[in-house]
Amino acid sequence: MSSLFLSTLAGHKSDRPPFWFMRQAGRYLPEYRALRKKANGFLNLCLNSSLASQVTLQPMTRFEPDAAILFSDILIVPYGLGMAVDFIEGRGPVLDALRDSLDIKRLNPEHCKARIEATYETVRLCRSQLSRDKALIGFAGSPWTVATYMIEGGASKNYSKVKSWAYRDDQSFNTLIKIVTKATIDHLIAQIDHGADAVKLFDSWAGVLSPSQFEKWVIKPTREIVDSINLKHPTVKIIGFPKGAGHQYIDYVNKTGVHAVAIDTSVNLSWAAKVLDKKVVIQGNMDPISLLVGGESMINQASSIITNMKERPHVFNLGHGVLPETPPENVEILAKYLRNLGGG
Ligand code: 1CP
Repeated sequence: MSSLFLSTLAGHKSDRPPFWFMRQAGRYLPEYRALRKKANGFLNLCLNSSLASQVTLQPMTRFEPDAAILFSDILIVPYGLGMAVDFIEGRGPVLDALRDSLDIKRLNPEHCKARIEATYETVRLCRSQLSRDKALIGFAGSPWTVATYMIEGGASKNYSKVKSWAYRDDQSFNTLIKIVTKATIDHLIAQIDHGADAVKLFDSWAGVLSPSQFEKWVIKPTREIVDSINLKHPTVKIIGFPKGAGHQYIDYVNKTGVHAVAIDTSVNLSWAAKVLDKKVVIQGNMDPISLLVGGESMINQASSIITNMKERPHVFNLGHGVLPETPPENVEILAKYLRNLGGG
Protein backbone atom coordinates (compact mmCIF):
# COMPACT_ATOMS: atom_id res chain seq x y z
CA MET A 1 0.00 0.00 0.00
CA SER A 2 1.51 3.33 -1.01
CA SER A 3 -0.16 5.61 1.54
CA LEU A 4 1.15 5.72 5.11
CA PHE A 5 -2.26 6.89 6.31
CA LEU A 6 -4.12 3.96 4.72
CA SER A 7 -1.60 1.34 5.78
CA THR A 8 -1.86 2.66 9.37
CA LEU A 9 -5.65 2.49 9.21
CA ALA A 10 -5.23 -1.11 8.05
CA GLY A 11 -3.40 -1.78 11.35
CA HIS A 12 0.27 -1.51 10.35
CA LYS A 13 2.74 0.34 12.52
CA SER A 14 5.52 2.37 10.86
CA ASP A 15 8.50 4.51 11.88
CA ARG A 16 6.41 7.67 12.12
CA PRO A 17 2.66 8.16 12.63
CA PRO A 18 0.82 9.65 9.65
CA PHE A 19 -0.78 12.99 10.47
CA TRP A 20 -3.51 15.38 9.37
CA PHE A 21 -5.42 18.04 11.32
CA MET A 22 -9.15 18.38 11.81
CA ARG A 23 -10.25 21.64 10.16
CA GLN A 24 -6.88 21.87 8.43
CA ALA A 25 -8.62 23.96 5.76
CA GLY A 26 -10.45 27.01 7.04
CA ARG A 27 -10.51 30.43 8.53
CA TYR A 28 -7.00 30.47 10.05
CA LEU A 29 -5.52 30.33 6.51
CA PRO A 30 -5.31 33.62 4.56
CA GLU A 31 -5.64 31.69 1.27
CA TYR A 32 -8.94 30.21 2.55
CA ARG A 33 -10.28 33.64 3.52
CA ALA A 34 -9.44 34.92 0.04
CA LEU A 35 -11.40 32.14 -1.70
CA ARG A 36 -14.23 32.42 0.84
CA LYS A 37 -14.67 36.07 -0.27
CA LYS A 38 -15.01 34.96 -3.90
CA ALA A 39 -17.85 32.55 -3.13
CA ASN A 40 -21.22 33.98 -2.37
CA GLY A 41 -21.62 32.49 1.11
CA PHE A 42 -20.25 29.41 2.85
CA LEU A 43 -22.78 26.96 1.40
CA ASN A 44 -21.98 28.14 -2.11
CA LEU A 45 -18.32 27.58 -1.35
CA CYS A 46 -19.09 24.00 -0.29
CA LEU A 47 -21.17 23.42 -3.44
CA ASN A 48 -18.74 24.96 -5.91
CA SER A 49 -16.56 21.98 -6.89
CA SER A 50 -13.74 24.06 -8.31
CA LEU A 51 -13.42 26.33 -5.22
CA ALA A 52 -14.11 23.53 -2.70
CA SER A 53 -11.40 21.34 -4.24
CA GLN A 54 -8.93 24.23 -4.12
CA VAL A 55 -9.76 24.79 -0.43
CA THR A 56 -9.35 21.05 0.27
CA LEU A 57 -5.88 21.10 -1.27
CA GLN A 58 -4.63 24.38 0.29
CA PRO A 59 -3.32 22.74 3.48
CA MET A 60 -1.71 19.96 1.41
CA THR A 61 0.52 22.50 -0.33
CA ARG A 62 1.37 24.36 2.85
CA PHE A 63 1.89 21.51 5.37
CA GLU A 64 2.17 18.24 3.38
CA PRO A 65 0.02 16.18 5.75
CA ASP A 66 -0.58 12.51 4.90
CA ALA A 67 -4.27 13.03 4.18
CA ALA A 68 -6.62 15.66 2.81
CA ILE A 69 -10.16 15.96 4.14
CA LEU A 70 -12.88 16.97 1.73
CA PHE A 71 -13.91 20.59 2.24
CA SER A 72 -17.63 20.54 3.00
CA ASP A 73 -19.76 20.61 6.15
CA ILE A 74 -21.86 18.16 8.15
CA LEU A 75 -24.88 20.44 7.53
CA ILE A 76 -24.83 19.71 3.81
CA VAL A 77 -27.06 16.68 4.54
CA PRO A 78 -29.91 18.71 6.14
CA TYR A 79 -29.57 21.07 3.18
CA GLY A 80 -29.84 18.05 0.84
CA LEU A 81 -32.94 16.93 2.73
CA GLY A 82 -34.58 20.24 1.83
CA MET A 83 -33.93 22.44 4.88
CA ALA A 84 -32.82 26.06 4.59
CA VAL A 85 -29.24 26.25 5.95
CA ASP A 86 -27.31 29.48 6.34
CA PHE A 87 -23.95 30.30 7.90
CA ILE A 88 -23.83 33.70 9.53
CA GLU A 89 -20.45 35.30 10.36
CA GLY A 90 -19.88 35.39 14.07
CA ARG A 91 -22.99 33.34 14.82
CA GLY A 92 -22.45 30.00 13.06
CA PRO A 93 -25.05 27.88 11.27
CA VAL A 94 -28.75 28.78 11.22
CA LEU A 95 -31.42 26.29 10.05
CA ASP A 96 -35.21 26.51 9.77
CA ALA A 97 -35.62 24.18 12.77
CA LEU A 98 -37.95 21.17 12.71
CA ARG A 99 -40.74 21.74 15.26
CA ASP A 100 -42.86 18.59 15.08
CA SER A 101 -43.44 15.32 13.26
CA LEU A 102 -45.24 17.17 10.45
CA ASP A 103 -42.01 19.03 9.70
CA ILE A 104 -40.21 15.68 9.45
CA LYS A 105 -42.72 14.67 6.77
CA ARG A 106 -41.73 17.74 4.76
CA LEU A 107 -38.16 16.55 4.40
CA ASN A 108 -37.30 15.36 0.93
CA PRO A 109 -34.95 12.34 1.14
CA GLU A 110 -35.42 11.34 -2.52
CA HIS A 111 -33.77 14.52 -3.75
CA CYS A 112 -30.96 14.65 -1.21
CA LYS A 113 -28.14 13.27 -3.35
CA ALA A 114 -29.09 15.41 -6.36
CA ARG A 115 -29.13 18.63 -4.27
CA ILE A 116 -25.62 18.02 -2.99
CA GLU A 117 -24.21 16.33 -6.07
CA ALA A 118 -21.48 18.97 -6.49
CA THR A 119 -19.81 17.40 -3.43
CA TYR A 120 -19.06 14.24 -5.38
CA GLU A 121 -17.47 16.17 -8.22
CA THR A 122 -15.30 17.90 -5.59
CA VAL A 123 -14.21 14.48 -4.33
CA ARG A 124 -13.36 13.38 -7.88
CA LEU A 125 -11.39 16.58 -8.56
CA CYS A 126 -9.44 16.29 -5.32
CA ARG A 127 -8.57 12.64 -5.81
CA SER A 128 -7.38 13.32 -9.34
CA GLN A 129 -5.04 16.07 -8.11
CA LEU A 130 -3.57 14.24 -5.13
CA SER A 131 -0.62 11.90 -5.46
CA ARG A 132 -1.20 8.28 -4.41
CA ASP A 133 0.84 8.66 -1.23
CA LYS A 134 -1.77 11.17 0.04
CA ALA A 135 -5.16 9.83 1.12
CA LEU A 136 -8.48 11.62 0.67
CA ILE A 137 -10.91 11.46 3.59
CA GLY A 138 -14.63 11.85 2.99
CA PHE A 139 -16.95 12.59 5.90
CA ALA A 140 -20.42 13.18 7.27
CA GLY A 141 -21.93 14.15 10.60
CA SER A 142 -23.45 11.33 12.58
CA PRO A 143 -27.26 11.18 12.65
CA TRP A 144 -27.42 12.29 16.31
CA THR A 145 -25.20 15.35 15.82
CA VAL A 146 -26.91 16.33 12.56
CA ALA A 147 -30.34 15.92 14.21
CA THR A 148 -29.29 18.31 16.99
CA TYR A 149 -28.79 21.08 14.39
CA MET A 150 -32.03 20.16 12.59
CA ILE A 151 -34.07 20.50 15.79
CA GLU A 152 -32.18 23.23 17.67
CA GLY A 153 -31.88 25.32 14.48
CA GLY A 154 -28.16 25.95 15.08
CA ALA A 155 -25.50 25.62 17.74
CA SER A 156 -26.92 24.97 21.19
CA LYS A 157 -25.86 25.39 24.83
CA ASN A 158 -27.84 22.61 26.49
CA TYR A 159 -29.56 20.66 23.68
CA SER A 160 -32.85 20.90 25.53
CA LYS A 161 -35.05 20.95 22.40
CA VAL A 162 -33.54 17.89 20.75
CA LYS A 163 -33.20 15.93 23.99
CA SER A 164 -36.73 16.68 25.13
CA TRP A 165 -38.07 15.63 21.72
CA ALA A 166 -36.14 12.34 21.94
CA TYR A 167 -37.39 11.72 25.53
CA ARG A 168 -40.98 12.79 24.85
CA ASP A 169 -41.58 11.17 21.48
CA ASP A 170 -39.17 8.38 20.89
CA GLN A 171 -41.07 7.23 17.80
CA SER A 172 -41.02 10.38 15.71
CA PHE A 173 -37.43 11.08 16.77
CA ASN A 174 -36.55 7.59 15.56
CA THR A 175 -38.21 8.39 12.22
CA LEU A 176 -35.93 11.43 11.89
CA ILE A 177 -32.83 9.43 12.88
CA LYS A 178 -33.72 6.80 10.28
CA ILE A 179 -34.07 9.41 7.52
CA VAL A 180 -30.74 11.02 8.42
CA THR A 181 -29.05 7.60 8.76
CA LYS A 182 -30.16 6.57 5.26
CA ALA A 183 -29.09 9.94 3.77
CA THR A 184 -25.72 9.66 5.53
CA ILE A 185 -25.11 6.15 4.19
CA ASP A 186 -25.92 7.31 0.64
CA HIS A 187 -23.74 10.42 1.05
CA LEU A 188 -20.72 8.47 2.32
CA ILE A 189 -21.04 5.73 -0.29
CA ALA A 190 -21.26 8.35 -3.06
CA GLN A 191 -18.05 9.97 -1.74
CA ILE A 192 -16.30 6.58 -1.76
CA ASP A 193 -17.64 5.85 -5.27
CA HIS A 194 -16.07 9.14 -6.42
CA GLY A 195 -12.65 8.50 -4.88
CA ALA A 196 -12.65 9.00 -1.09
CA ASP A 197 -10.13 6.51 0.34
CA ALA A 198 -11.54 6.48 3.88
CA VAL A 199 -14.45 8.17 5.65
CA LYS A 200 -14.98 9.81 9.01
CA LEU A 201 -18.17 10.15 10.99
CA PHE A 202 -18.22 13.29 13.18
CA ASP A 203 -20.39 12.86 16.30
CA SER A 204 -19.47 16.18 17.88
CA TRP A 205 -22.30 16.14 20.42
CA ALA A 206 -22.19 12.44 21.38
CA GLY A 207 -21.10 13.51 24.87
CA VAL A 208 -24.37 15.19 25.88
CA LEU A 209 -26.47 12.00 26.06
CA SER A 210 -27.22 9.76 29.04
CA PRO A 211 -25.89 6.17 28.69
CA SER A 212 -29.16 4.60 27.51
CA GLN A 213 -29.72 7.41 25.00
CA PHE A 214 -26.11 7.09 23.85
CA GLU A 215 -26.77 3.44 23.01
CA LYS A 216 -29.93 4.32 21.08
CA TRP A 217 -28.96 7.45 19.17
CA VAL A 218 -25.19 7.16 18.84
CA ILE A 219 -24.23 3.48 18.82
CA LYS A 220 -27.19 2.00 16.92
CA PRO A 221 -27.23 4.37 13.91
CA THR A 222 -23.42 4.30 13.73
CA ARG A 223 -23.49 0.49 13.62
CA GLU A 224 -26.01 0.68 10.78
CA ILE A 225 -23.83 3.11 8.81
CA VAL A 226 -20.70 0.99 9.35
CA ASP A 227 -22.50 -2.22 8.30
CA SER A 228 -23.92 -0.64 5.14
CA ILE A 229 -20.55 0.78 4.06
CA ASN A 230 -18.76 -2.50 4.82
CA LEU A 231 -21.26 -4.32 2.64
CA LYS A 232 -20.71 -2.09 -0.38
CA HIS A 233 -17.02 -1.23 0.19
CA PRO A 234 -15.48 -3.93 2.41
CA THR A 235 -11.94 -2.53 2.24
CA VAL A 236 -12.75 1.11 3.04
CA LYS A 237 -11.96 2.13 6.61
CA ILE A 238 -14.30 4.18 8.78
CA ILE A 239 -13.11 6.53 11.53
CA GLY A 240 -15.64 7.35 14.26
CA PHE A 241 -15.41 10.49 16.42
CA PRO A 242 -17.79 10.39 19.41
CA LYS A 243 -16.52 13.64 20.90
CA GLY A 244 -16.98 13.92 24.67
CA ALA A 245 -17.99 10.25 25.08
CA GLY A 246 -15.55 9.74 28.03
CA HIS A 247 -15.60 6.15 29.28
CA GLN A 248 -18.31 5.37 26.70
CA TYR A 249 -15.52 5.36 24.10
CA ILE A 250 -15.13 1.69 25.17
CA ASP A 251 -18.71 0.78 24.25
CA TYR A 252 -18.54 2.87 21.09
CA VAL A 253 -15.46 0.96 19.89
CA ASN A 254 -16.84 -2.45 20.90
CA LYS A 255 -20.32 -2.05 19.49
CA THR A 256 -20.20 0.16 16.37
CA GLY A 257 -17.60 -1.74 14.32
CA VAL A 258 -15.61 1.40 13.35
CA HIS A 259 -12.08 0.59 12.19
CA ALA A 260 -10.50 3.64 13.81
CA VAL A 261 -11.55 6.05 16.54
CA ALA A 262 -10.72 9.72 16.94
CA ILE A 263 -10.00 10.59 20.56
CA ASP A 264 -10.92 14.05 21.84
CA THR A 265 -8.58 16.22 23.91
CA SER A 266 -10.26 15.43 27.25
CA VAL A 267 -9.33 11.73 27.12
CA ASN A 268 -6.10 10.38 28.61
CA LEU A 269 -4.44 8.76 25.61
CA SER A 270 -2.51 6.15 27.59
CA TRP A 271 -5.85 5.06 29.14
CA ALA A 272 -7.33 4.81 25.63
CA ALA A 273 -4.31 2.86 24.38
CA LYS A 274 -4.76 0.38 27.25
CA VAL A 275 -8.54 -0.15 27.25
CA LEU A 276 -9.66 0.21 23.65
CA ASP A 277 -9.86 -2.96 21.53
CA LYS A 278 -6.48 -3.52 19.86
CA LYS A 279 -8.13 -4.12 16.48
CA VAL A 280 -9.13 -0.46 16.36
CA VAL A 281 -6.66 2.22 15.27
CA ILE A 282 -6.42 5.33 17.45
CA GLN A 283 -6.34 8.88 16.11
CA GLY A 284 -5.64 11.97 18.18
CA ASN A 285 -5.50 13.93 20.36
CA MET A 286 -3.44 17.09 20.75
CA ASP A 287 -5.21 20.06 22.29
CA PRO A 288 -5.97 22.67 19.57
CA ILE A 289 -5.01 25.33 22.13
CA SER A 290 -1.53 23.86 22.28
CA LEU A 291 -1.30 24.34 18.51
CA LEU A 292 -2.50 27.92 18.92
CA VAL A 293 0.17 28.59 21.58
CA GLY A 294 2.96 26.90 19.59
CA GLY A 295 6.61 26.84 20.69
CA GLU A 296 8.24 24.32 22.96
CA SER A 297 5.06 23.32 24.83
CA MET A 298 3.44 22.35 21.50
CA ILE A 299 6.34 20.08 20.52
CA ASN A 300 6.44 18.60 24.04
CA GLN A 301 2.76 17.74 23.85
CA ALA A 302 3.16 16.18 20.40
CA SER A 303 6.13 14.14 21.56
CA SER A 304 4.32 12.85 24.65
CA ILE A 305 1.31 11.79 22.52
CA ILE A 306 3.61 9.84 20.22
CA THR A 307 5.35 8.17 23.20
CA ASN A 308 1.99 7.17 24.70
CA MET A 309 1.00 5.56 21.40
CA LYS A 310 4.25 3.81 20.56
CA GLU A 311 2.79 0.32 21.04
CA ARG A 312 -0.20 0.79 18.71
CA PRO A 313 -0.91 1.98 15.16
CA HIS A 314 -1.64 5.67 15.55
CA VAL A 315 -2.77 8.56 13.35
CA PHE A 316 -1.54 11.84 14.81
CA ASN A 317 -4.24 14.52 14.92
CA LEU A 318 -5.79 17.12 17.19
CA GLY A 319 -8.53 16.31 19.68
CA HIS A 320 -10.77 18.84 17.89
CA GLY A 321 -10.51 21.30 15.00
CA VAL A 322 -7.81 23.93 14.38
CA LEU A 323 -9.05 27.19 15.94
CA PRO A 324 -9.52 30.22 13.66
CA GLU A 325 -6.99 32.28 15.68
CA THR A 326 -4.18 29.73 15.17
CA PRO A 327 -1.02 31.14 13.52
CA PRO A 328 -0.42 29.04 10.35
CA GLU A 329 3.34 29.13 11.21
CA ASN A 330 2.66 26.93 14.27
CA VAL A 331 0.99 24.35 12.05
CA GLU A 332 3.97 24.52 9.69
CA ILE A 333 6.40 23.89 12.57
CA LEU A 334 4.37 20.98 13.95
CA ALA A 335 3.96 19.41 10.49
CA LYS A 336 7.70 19.64 9.88
CA TYR A 337 8.40 18.01 13.25
CA LEU A 338 5.97 15.17 12.47
CA ARG A 339 7.30 14.62 8.94
CA ASN A 340 10.87 14.37 10.21
CA LEU A 341 10.13 11.68 12.83
CA GLY A 342 11.54 8.35 11.79
CA GLY A 343 14.25 9.96 9.74
CA GLY A 344 12.12 12.21 7.51
O1 1CP B 1 -17.18 31.11 8.07
C1 1CP B 1 -16.67 30.14 7.53
O2 1CP B 1 -15.81 30.22 6.63
C2 1CP B 1 -17.20 28.79 7.93
C3 1CP B 1 -16.39 28.08 8.96
C4 1CP B 1 -16.57 26.59 8.71
C5 1CP B 1 -15.64 25.72 8.10
C6 1CP B 1 -14.27 26.06 7.58
C7 1CP B 1 -17.73 25.83 9.00
C8 1CP B 1 -18.99 26.35 9.57
N1 1CP B 1 -17.52 24.54 8.56
C9 1CP B 1 -16.26 24.41 8.02
C10 1CP B 1 -15.68 23.24 7.36
C11 1CP B 1 -15.83 21.93 7.99
N2 1CP B 1 -16.79 21.57 8.92
C12 1CP B 1 -15.05 20.78 7.72
C13 1CP B 1 -14.01 20.79 6.61
C14 1CP B 1 -12.90 19.91 6.57
C15 1CP B 1 -11.78 20.16 7.59
O3 1CP B 1 -11.80 19.57 8.69
O4 1CP B 1 -10.82 20.85 7.20
C16 1CP B 1 -15.52 19.75 8.54
C17 1CP B 1 -15.00 18.33 8.68
C18 1CP B 1 -16.62 20.28 9.28
C19 1CP B 1 -17.41 19.48 10.22
C20 1CP B 1 -18.35 20.15 11.14
N3 1CP B 1 -19.19 21.22 10.89
C21 1CP B 1 -18.61 19.68 12.45
C22 1CP B 1 -17.95 18.45 13.04
C23 1CP B 1 -16.61 18.70 13.57
C24 1CP B 1 -16.55 19.63 14.75
O5 1CP B 1 -15.93 20.71 14.58
O6 1CP B 1 -17.08 19.28 15.83
C25 1CP B 1 -19.58 20.52 13.03
C26 1CP B 1 -20.17 20.41 14.41
C27 1CP B 1 -19.95 21.48 12.05
C28 1CP B 1 -21.00 22.54 12.15
C29 1CP B 1 -20.48 23.88 11.89
N4 1CP B 1 -20.02 24.28 10.67
C30 1CP B 1 -19.55 25.58 10.72
C31 1CP B 1 -19.75 26.05 12.04
C32 1CP B 1 -19.41 27.43 12.55
C33 1CP B 1 -20.32 24.98 12.77
C34 1CP B 1 -20.84 25.08 14.20
C35 1CP B 1 -20.10 24.49 15.29
C36 1CP B 1 -20.93 24.67 16.55
O7 1CP B 1 -22.11 24.29 16.58
O8 1CP B 1 -20.37 25.22 17.52
